This record gives sequence, C-alpha cells and structure tokens, in this order.
Amino acid sequence: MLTLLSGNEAIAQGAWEAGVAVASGYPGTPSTEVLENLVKKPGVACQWAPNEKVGLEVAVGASLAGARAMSTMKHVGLNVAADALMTLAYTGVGGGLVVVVADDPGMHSSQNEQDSRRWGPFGKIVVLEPSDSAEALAMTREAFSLSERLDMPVILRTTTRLSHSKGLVETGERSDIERGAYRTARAKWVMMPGAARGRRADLERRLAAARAESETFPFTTTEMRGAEMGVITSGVTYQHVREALPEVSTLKLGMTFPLPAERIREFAASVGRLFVIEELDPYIADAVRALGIAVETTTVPVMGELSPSVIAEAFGVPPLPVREPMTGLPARPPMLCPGCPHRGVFRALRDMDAVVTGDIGCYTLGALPPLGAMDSCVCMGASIGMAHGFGTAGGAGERPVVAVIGDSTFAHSGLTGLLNSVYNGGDETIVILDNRITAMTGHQDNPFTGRTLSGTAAPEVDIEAVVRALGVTDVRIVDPNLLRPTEKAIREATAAPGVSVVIAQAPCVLVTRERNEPFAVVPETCTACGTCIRLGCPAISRGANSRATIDTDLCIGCRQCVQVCSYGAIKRIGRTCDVGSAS
Ligand SMILES: Cc1ncc(C[n+]2csc(CCOP(=O)(O)OP(=O)(O)O)c2C)c(N)n1
Repeated sequence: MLTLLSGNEAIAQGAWEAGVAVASGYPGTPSTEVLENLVKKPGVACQWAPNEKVGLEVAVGASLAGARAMSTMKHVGLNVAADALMTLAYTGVGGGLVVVVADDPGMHSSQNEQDSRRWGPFGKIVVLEPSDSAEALAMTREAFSLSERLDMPVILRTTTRLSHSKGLVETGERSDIERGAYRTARAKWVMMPGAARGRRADLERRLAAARAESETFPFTTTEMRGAEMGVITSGVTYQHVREALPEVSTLKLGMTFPLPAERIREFAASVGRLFVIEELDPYIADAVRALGIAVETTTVPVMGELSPSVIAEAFGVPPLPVREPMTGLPARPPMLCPGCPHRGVFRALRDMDAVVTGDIGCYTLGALPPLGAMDSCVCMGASIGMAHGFGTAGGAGERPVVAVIGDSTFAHSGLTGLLNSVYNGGDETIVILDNRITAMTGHQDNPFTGRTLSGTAAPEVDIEAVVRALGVTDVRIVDPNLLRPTEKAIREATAAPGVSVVIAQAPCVLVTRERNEPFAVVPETCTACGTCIRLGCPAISRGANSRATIDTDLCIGCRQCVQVCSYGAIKRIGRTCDVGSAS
C-alpha cells in the first residue's frame, strides 16, 4: 500500500516487516517516534529502557537468543551505549541486530552535533544511511538480512530532516521469521581475551565481506547527468544536492561504512571535477582523499544543517525560491510552561544564590533568565558527579552546591552518580525534579511512572526508596508548587552535612492538563515591583505603567505567583471576569 510516512514511521514499518521481535531504546529527539510507532504494531516486544546502554543490551540479548532485534536512540545516546557497541562487531549477532541512531545537525534539540557515521570505522560496524522515507523502510528491512549475512550489527543512521519529514512509501507484509533454537556459542559470545582475539581476527574476514556488499549495495546509486562535475553524497543531503545542483552527476552512498572503494574510483574517473557534499564532518571526503582521489574543496559548512539553499550558495548558483521567514514576529524564547512545577525549585535556587550543576530535561530552561539558576549542563546524569567534583575542589565560598536532575534522567544515569557521592563522602544536595514523566522528549514513560511503552501497568519504582537504598539518609519530599516550603527544604538540606536529597514531586502540567480558575492582577494594588515577573511564567508580563498583567488564557491557576506577591495584588477570577485595566 502506498502511504505517506515520516522517516521514523518508515523505519518502524520496515523493522516490523522484517519480522523484528524485540525492540528497546531510550527516547531522544529525533529518534523517539521509531519505537512509539513500532509499539502500535502486533508481534513486537517494544520497550523503553532506562538508558541507551540497557536498551542496546536488551536488543543484543534478544539477538543472542536468535530473534531479530533493534535498538533506537539519538546520537548522544550511542555514547552511552558505546561500551556494548564496541564489542558487538567482535561477537557478531544471532538474529539480525539493527541499531538506529538519529543525528541532530544544527542541534535543534541536542547539546552537540556529533557525526554518528564515525562509529562505523571506530566500531567496525556497517553503517547505512537512507535518503528518504521509502529508503528508510526498505533499508531497515534489508539491514536485518545484512546483519545476519555478515554476522555483524548494522547501524542505521538518520538525521532530523529524514526522521521527521514525510515521503511516499510502499508498505508490505510482515515476514514470517522463525526464531531458531538457542545454541550455546561461547567462543563467539564470551569475550574473554583469548576468545576476543579469535573474534578480532574473524572480524577482518567479515569486514572484507562487508566491503564486498558495499560495492553492490542496491541503495548506493550512480546517476550520470554529464561528465563535467560529480558529487558524492549520502543521506538526506542527496535530496538537497538534487534540488540545488540538478545538472550534476551523483554517487549516492547508501552504505557509508564500509565505503565502496571501487564504485568511488569509477565515479571519480568518470567526471571532470569531483566534489563531496555531506552534512557535518568531512567523513566521506577524508575517506575519498585517503583513496588517493582528488576532491575539490567547497565552502559548504562543516556544522549545522544543510539545505538546498546552503548548497546553492556554496556553489554560487542562483538561490532557490524558498519562502522567507516572516519578519517582525515577537520573540518567543523557550521557557518553562505556565504552572510548570520545576519553576518553584529554580526560584528557590536563584534566591539562595546556589551553584547549580544542571542536567538535561525541561528543567534545563531554569538556566535562562529571569530564573538563571543553573551553572552547567553537559550530558545526561552529569549533574550529580559534577556537584560532587565541584564540592571536592573546594566549592564556591559560602554558596551552596546543588545538583538538579529530572526523574527520567535520574533513572538514566543519575543513580551511579548518587552512589559515588555517598561512597566518597560528598557534601552536596541533589534535587530530583520528579514530574513523573520524561517531559522534554514528548512525555515518555520511565521506570518511575508505573507504565510501560505499550501502556500496561509496571511497578512504580519509589524514588525515595531508591535514594535511601543508595545510602542517603537525609531525604526530604516537597511539592515544588508550594514555594516557601520548597525553599525551606532546599535551604535546610544544603545546610545539613553530607549528601542530602530533596525530591520535588509534582506532575507535569502538560500530562495532568488540569486547569484551575486563572488569576489576574488588581492594577490598583500592584506596585510594579516585578517579583512575580521574575518567576519567568509566560502568562505574566509587564503591562501599562510596568505593572504586572496575567494572560488568563495561559494561566492555569497554579498559585505560584500569588505566593510571591507581598501586596496581595493577584486575585483568583473566573475565566470571563475582569479585574479592571492595568492603566
Ligand atoms: C544520552 C541522551 N539520551 C537522550 C537524550 C534526550 N533527552 C533529553 S532530556 C531527556 C529526559 C528528560 O526527562 P526528565 O529527566 O524526566 O526531565 P523533564 O524533561 O521531565 O523535566 C531526554 C530523554 C539526551 N539528551 N541524551
């Protein structure tokens, strides 16, 4: 059937058609929708893991058992899973094993833009790169067979533009894949040095087979449109090249590790001028030059997302007709939502002048003004170890050191950091922002939410019990919507010696969707002191005479602003009432 699917939907469809039996991953933009779509299909055990390493290990275990398996993650997730990945080329696979990794050129939603193609030569693992949704489906199907033929895991690498844009695909039926009986194969799977040396040598044989596959890979295509100029490219960049430079001949690489040396040589010999156009690192260009082939340099940027216009500009061709963004629109910087419970914690931390080692989640927005209460954000889970390191290095005078971490991030990679703090006698406070969801990536469940990816009930792991089990005795639980008790708890925790944990517990307002009657500012009473403005609530702004005004459509009635107004100028109103104009 012909359907319109996003790249991520197409990957889910391709995996299902290939007979994938187990799929496990961790959310991360732009990869998240692969599992969210696959779980809707029958016959696949589809799960969120607490982090990417566990997700990959689950898939590896399923592959060991002989089933086709897949793991999904964003590019930085593969750093977390890399310990498993780097040995997988040695062990090889049982059932076909596909690792979907989605890169984010331009960092729409990431802390860096590393180029995952480099895992190919680094881990000695096949890398495939689809260039549209149709290829995403077909290549995913093929990836499982390839993995089994080569006895190797296969990385399917996408980028934001491919993952999230839609294209026409022809969907098919699910293959009937019989899982064979499990047979012990210790020399292949138990990677002690003696066995690993054997598998390392065998890997060279398998890599040679992979190189041969690359030469004939059906998704690697040469399109001759003239002998003057040729472009080697891959992934979605191929589509941009076709749009920006429709006259040039192209070699589109479907397999970017191993590269097809002969196909590249042949193509290079057939054109007068050779260019490589690729997003992010000069990965293909360097490899082509290493073959002794001259590649002309370009001004195509090595960072950020490419587009037909960027390529057209670099090649001096007339700009493409694109709709320019409208000008004069009001700036809309990212902010915590109205009523977000994280706000109560950051307001306290700002007023305490704490040094805050931060982490990744919605709460990273606590770094922005007017809250401005975060000093670092490096990678998931880093907050706790960094707070410990900061304190161990002598801290910052009288300023308390506080780590902030969300519930999903705590499950992902915060547990070991906390264990480290306890073990090494830390003196830091950790605030766990427990909104019972992985909000940042679109509300996925996690081990603390009591639900699985398929929506079934799961044991709701008790964060307090986990924290105590890790050896923390000073644990406080607060509702961050109650501003003074929250500040009091954090102040007391930071004043107490040793490692202390404050669990700030209140559900994400976008999950509960609860709206109380909104509040409004009584203009006659407001002194324009700005205290409520400094909460950074999108519903509150300065109106006439600098007095505060509340947008009642945005206000969800959380009462945070009422608690900071010393003049009683914020009053509950009905949605249709008016308290006068702020003149
Ligand atoms: C290694 C890695 N995996 C995944 C992500 C994507 N990601 C960013 S924040 C986040 C989790 C946020 O959830 P939580 O900690 O509960 O905070 P919330 O957004 O709910 O406030 C995820 C999955 C990432 N940045 N890095």
